[in-house]
Amino acid sequence: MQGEPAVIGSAKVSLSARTHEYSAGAESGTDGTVEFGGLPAGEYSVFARREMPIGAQKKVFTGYADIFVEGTGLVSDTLYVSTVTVNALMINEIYYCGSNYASFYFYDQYVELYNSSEDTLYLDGCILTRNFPTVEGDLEEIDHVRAIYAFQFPGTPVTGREHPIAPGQYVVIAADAVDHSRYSANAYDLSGADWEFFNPMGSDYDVPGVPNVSNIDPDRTTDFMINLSSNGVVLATGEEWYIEEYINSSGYPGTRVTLPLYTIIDGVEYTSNSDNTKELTMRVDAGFAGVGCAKYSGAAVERREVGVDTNNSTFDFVLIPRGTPGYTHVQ
Ligand SMILES: [Ca+2]
Ligand SMILES: [Ca+2]
Ligand SMILES: [Ca+2]
Repeated sequence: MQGEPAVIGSAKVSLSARTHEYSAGAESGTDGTVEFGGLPAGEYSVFARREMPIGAQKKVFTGYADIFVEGTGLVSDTLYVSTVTVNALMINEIYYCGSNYASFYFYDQYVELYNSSEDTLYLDGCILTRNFPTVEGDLEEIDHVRAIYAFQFPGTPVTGREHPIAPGQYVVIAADAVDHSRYSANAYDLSGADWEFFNPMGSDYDVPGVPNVSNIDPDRTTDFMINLSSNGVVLATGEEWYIEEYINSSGYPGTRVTLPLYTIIDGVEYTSNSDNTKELTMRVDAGFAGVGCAKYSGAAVERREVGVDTNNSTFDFVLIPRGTPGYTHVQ
C-alpha cells in the first residue's frame, strides 16, 4: 500500500465500536473533518472512504484507524487514506462459524472468490488453504505461510486456461456442494456451488457433476473444514509448494503444506476475539475479520466493498448476519 496525501474534501466516514454495539456514519466537510458526539467509552474503528471518478474508471481511497474513547472529553485523530487494489482475484467471503446451535452443524462452510479485474482470470492450479494455527518464531521474518489443509484446483498453475473466472464473477467453493438445509435447519443450500472441496483420501462424499478442489497432502484424510472461531484462509497460485514434516505440540509427527509468500494471491485471517494473536503474517493480512462473530449463528464475513482489498481484513471485511454464496450483501 503506497501512502498518498490525505484527500481533502467530502469523504464517507463510518465508525463502529469494537467493545460494544455501536455504529454511526457521517460525511466529512470539504476540509476533511468530521465529528461524532456522545460516544460511549470504549474502543472504536473508524473508516474513511472516498471515490473519485477517473474517466470510466474509479479510484477508491480508503483508510482506517483504531481509537480509544475514555469517558468524557474530546478524542481526535487523523486518518490517512490510500488507493486500494481493485484489480485482482480475491477471497470475497468466508462462511465458517456454523449454522445451528442445536445440532452443532457446520458442514455447510464455504469460501467465495471474486474477480474484480476487467480480464478473465484462471483458477487452474490455485490452492486454497486452512492456515496452520501455531506461530513459531517471528511470523514477520518467515517468507512462507503454512497450511494444515491445502486443496488445489485442477489444471496447470499460472499458465492453465481451463477454469476461467470472468470479470465480476463470484465463485463458490463448498465444503460439500449439497443442500445442507435438508439436514439441519438454518443451514445453507450449497447445491448450486461452482466447486466443492474433496478429499479422495477420506470418506468425503463426491457430489457428481460438481468439480472438485482436491486435497494435496496424502497424510490428511479430512475434508476442508475451518475453525468456527479463529483461523485463516489463503489463496495461492499453486506454482510452488511442498510438504513439510513437523512434531506437533503433543509430540506426534505430522505434515503440513508450506507455500512461499510470493505465491500468495490473497489471505484472510478471522477471529471472534480481537485479543487473539495473529497467525498470518501482516504482509498477507494486517488485521482480523469476524470480530464478534458468534459460533453457529450462520453469519459470514464478506468484503465491505466489492473488489476493494487493502490487505487488512479488519477494514476490508464486515460481519453479515447471513452469508451470500454467489452474490454480495453490498447494495
Ligand atoms: Ca467435501
Ligand atoms: Ca464432486
Ligand atoms: Ca458473497
